[in-house]
Amino acid sequence: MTSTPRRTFLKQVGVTAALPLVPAIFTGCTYPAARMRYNVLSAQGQAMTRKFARAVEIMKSAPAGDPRSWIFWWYTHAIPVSKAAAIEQVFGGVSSPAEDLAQKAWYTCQPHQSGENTDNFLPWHRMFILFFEKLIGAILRDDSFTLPYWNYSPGLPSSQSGIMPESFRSPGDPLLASLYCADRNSGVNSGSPIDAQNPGLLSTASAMAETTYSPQGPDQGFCNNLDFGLHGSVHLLVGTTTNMGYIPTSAQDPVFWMHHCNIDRLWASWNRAGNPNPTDPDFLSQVFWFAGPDCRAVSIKVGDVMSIAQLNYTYQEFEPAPFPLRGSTPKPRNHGPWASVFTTTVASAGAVSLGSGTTRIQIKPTPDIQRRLFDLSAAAPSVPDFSAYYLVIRDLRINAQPEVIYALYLDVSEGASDEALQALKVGDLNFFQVMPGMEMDELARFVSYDITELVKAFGLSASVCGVSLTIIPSGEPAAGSEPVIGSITIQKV
Ligand SMILES: [Cu+2]
Repeated sequence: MTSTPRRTFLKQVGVTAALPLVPAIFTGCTYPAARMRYNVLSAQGQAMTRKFARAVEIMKSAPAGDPRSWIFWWYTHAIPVSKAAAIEQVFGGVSSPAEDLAQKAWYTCQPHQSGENTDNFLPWHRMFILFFEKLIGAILRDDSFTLPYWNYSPGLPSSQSGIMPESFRSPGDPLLASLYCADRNSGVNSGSPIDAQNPGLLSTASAMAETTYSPQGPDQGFCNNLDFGLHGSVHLLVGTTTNMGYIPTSAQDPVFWMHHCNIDRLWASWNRAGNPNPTDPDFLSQVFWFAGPDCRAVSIKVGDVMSIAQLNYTYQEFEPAPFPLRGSTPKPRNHGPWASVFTTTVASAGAVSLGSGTTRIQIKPTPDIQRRLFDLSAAAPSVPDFSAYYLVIRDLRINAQPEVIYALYLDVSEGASDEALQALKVGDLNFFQVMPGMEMDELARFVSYDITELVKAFGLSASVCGVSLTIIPSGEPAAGSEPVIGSITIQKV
């Protein structure tokens, strides 16, 4: 492998015709040492943030049709109007290389549209921030630039955990003003923790405990867990529905990039803990288009971004692998047996509309299961149960984003103490990925929670008697949002 000195890259950006389709800088043989992405709060991260602020200012001053503009990159993620309308608005029906690039690249964020492969969430966003980082390096003529990440999770000093970094809420600072966005939830810009109403919500534990990337049986897998869980929650907690809390507008807030850099860091951490990525050739051969640092269209394959070593960058810190949960059955590490394992729906509930207060529903055992399990327990009452149990939620629908996060509890009695509630908590549910009026009913698009420990520790015998599910919103859901959970089941493997 040949190595290209840094200065040569700068020249190549100037001499655009010489650039290959996928710049050599992404192939991992350009630099002798991996490039480091820093925590936004570290000294190096703060230096990068100041560079970032300067680049954002330059990008925001460029016209929307320029592939180096802020709007061009925001629209590459998603657009608040239709793609055709946005292209007409920006390019006025006149074709040009930039217009052609917009046709290829705009609104390609995965997997926000119905029918898309949910496994694309992590690789698409890795590509997106990688090309964005390269563009900033080119704009600043500073190839040492790397995107800083915002680590919001517990384990940090309380003065940092869940708090929007100060550089992103300093409108009076001439150097950092470009990173400020007034349109965030109340309290966020004054430094209140974004999870003040939802303690525990920013934990990475449930995602890091996954051992398969893709959904396997009733387990949603790492990619969906992170996408539908922590990732969506941070979007909603920063807010609002005209900014970070709504997919089409989310990439206009500069902090979007530091959030997604952290999501990418968590993926790299999960791999580092020994968990493998998919190897399916159809998945790996998918191609996406972006604006290259020279404003020309670049395409890149999913298979080219499966590891950060391959892309020659690294992170200042990685998330540690969690200890196995108390009493939990270790999950299988490979895809085979888990995929072919026999899954039984032991209990289910029909569609549930969530009102403005607490919703309590009964998940009933399926008649067949009730009879079979009754026979089984009568015949051998002391047979130990080695099964794993999952609460599986599908077909979420909304009229508008409810802007709250729902906490789910199993089998709590009315008026239960906070302590009792915490012991019976299943997890949290947000509707960030759900678009109004869209049917999101693909098989692989679901949220699930491993409730094995709860079922066994509390003797819930979900399979025989059914169990209640209590759903409590973190605040007042937005009027007219009318969130619905299409299906709730308990599945046993
Ligand atoms: Cu996002």
